[in-house]
Amino acid sequence: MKKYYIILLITMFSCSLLYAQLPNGNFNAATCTGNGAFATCVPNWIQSHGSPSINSSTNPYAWMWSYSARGEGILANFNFQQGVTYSITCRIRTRDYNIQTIRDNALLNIMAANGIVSQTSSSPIPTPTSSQNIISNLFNNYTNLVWTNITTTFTADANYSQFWVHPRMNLPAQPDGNGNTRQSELSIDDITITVVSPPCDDCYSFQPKPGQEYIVSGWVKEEHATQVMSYSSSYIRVNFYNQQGNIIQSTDFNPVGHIIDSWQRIADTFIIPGNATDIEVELRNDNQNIVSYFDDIRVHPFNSNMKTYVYDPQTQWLMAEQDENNYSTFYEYDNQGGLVRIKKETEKGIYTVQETRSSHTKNN
Ligand SMILES: [Ca+2]
Ligand SMILES: [Ca+2]
Repeated sequence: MKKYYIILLITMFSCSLLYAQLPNGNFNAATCTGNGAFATCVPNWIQSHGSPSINSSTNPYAWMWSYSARGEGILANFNFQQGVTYSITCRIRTRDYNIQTIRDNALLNIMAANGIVSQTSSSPIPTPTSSQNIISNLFNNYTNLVWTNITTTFTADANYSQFWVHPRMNLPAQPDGNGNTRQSELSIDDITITVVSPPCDDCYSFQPKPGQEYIVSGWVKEEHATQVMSYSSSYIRVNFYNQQGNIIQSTDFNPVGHIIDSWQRIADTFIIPGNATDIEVELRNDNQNIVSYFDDIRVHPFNSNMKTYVYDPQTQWLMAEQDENNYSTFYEYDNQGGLVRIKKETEKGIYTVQETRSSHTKNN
């Protein structure tokens, strides 16, 4: 409500609006195969250590090895949010060469992590600054050289930005009885990560969708020494980010129309780009020499109506409501709480639409 509330200058709020997906979890977007493929040609993925392979005849998958606490691992960008529960599916294939000491010592590790610095050296296996196990199972849980489907749920105990898969065997390569020594080996494919439950019941009740149209609106006021016809320094900027955290589209929404009681309206539409995962709304003032104010910022689907209400925090009286075009109706009261005046804001100005006189009889 413009009359009572002032939101000042340049503020910024950002919300994670769309459920994150793991791009290229099936590795089919890889543009090369073989040893070291993750260094160059697997979108959204890189090696955490060593030179993991993309193996493929027709369906690409990732392949890694480990022994002596060395080996290979793969790393993807993924934003795990604290308190959110995820369902993770994949298919894995272990190779233990039918050697029980490998089965009893090699681990399949799938983790959420922060701070892993990618290296092409196979040694040592890197240590994240923080991490949480999603799966940490001995190879003994799986059958040698058989693809196994895995489904698990995982609740993040902190925010993590990395998804990490690697085998780990701290023992050296093990004799197979035929004069060879053998490492532990891991293949993985078809990784999906989906949100099972957000951290609160209503925190994701507003879930903008890529490809859909939305209305952004708000009101701007600038303090000028002399009267102006339009405000030119203050505007709303909407930024769209992709999974990698890069801005893929940025749109400015300027105030237009009459200045009403020193406020000018912003009202426009935008379509969320198909590959957007986050939206950021900035309230901007590009002129350091003037003060500007923002109020009644709203974002809602184009195919919807929105009404918002302003209540006095002390008396709980309804002070104003904003209609589907973000124009206000103001309610004014006497000291007893009797409604005395209703004023309506239109594109031409503010009009009194109802005036009431009431009297209170005193009983002596
Ligand atoms: Ca695949
Ligand atoms: Ca390799």
